[in-house]
Amino acid sequence: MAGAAPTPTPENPANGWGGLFPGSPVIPHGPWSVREGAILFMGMALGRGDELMGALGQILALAPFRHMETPGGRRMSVAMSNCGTTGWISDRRGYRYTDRDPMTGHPWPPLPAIFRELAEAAADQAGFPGFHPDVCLVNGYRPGSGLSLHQDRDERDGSAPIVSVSLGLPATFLFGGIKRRDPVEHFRLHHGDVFVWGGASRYVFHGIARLAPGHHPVTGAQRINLTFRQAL
Ligand code: MD6
Ligand code: FE
Repeated sequence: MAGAAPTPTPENPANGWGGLFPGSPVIPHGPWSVREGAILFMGMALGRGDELMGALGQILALAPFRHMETPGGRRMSVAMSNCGTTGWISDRRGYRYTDRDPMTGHPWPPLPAIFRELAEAAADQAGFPGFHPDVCLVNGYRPGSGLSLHQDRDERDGSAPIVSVSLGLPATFLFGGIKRRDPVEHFRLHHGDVFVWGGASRYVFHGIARLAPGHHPVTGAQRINLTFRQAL
């Protein structure tokens, strides 16, 4: 009477409850190895959402969200800010890390302890011990905004992973290959998910599909993503 086991996916994991009774909810769980070097800890930041949002509020009061310009002169639909000893920026001169916020002339706000603890714990559990981020790039998505396929290659040391924390509205992550034209997988990132990637996945093309409208109790009508990197 037992049928073939369904293939585990983030929406229908092998060890969630969703496989037991048709239509029953899937309980967040983790980790899920998406690909070599890419590990998704579903719901790892759940329960710390309010704390993370509190720390984020203080950061955004000092370094507000802004829409940066691409080197080609286009306004990015994603709003960005940073905290840490350096910050990622884009303007007509290119992509780079700077130790000051060009909008205020001040250093970026420091990385809050709660951010650092979460990022280091996730990297450690993913098999990247000794990860010490010097920057958290904050991305703010409103319905309709997205991030086209790109590689993250402005960091000095490619052996350090990137840790990404999703808050608020869900988004579809586009996960391609090492070449821009490689096939692209899609999967959903939800509030509280922590995604660690490095190693063989460090330089894959990836992006975020345009956000669908919605409302989330923690963030309102937006998705916020924190990406922690060792940039310098
Ligand atoms: C985002 N994330 O999730 C955009 N990059 O809003 C990224 O571009 C990203 O999540 C490198 C590693 C993890 C990421
Ligand atoms: Fe990226």
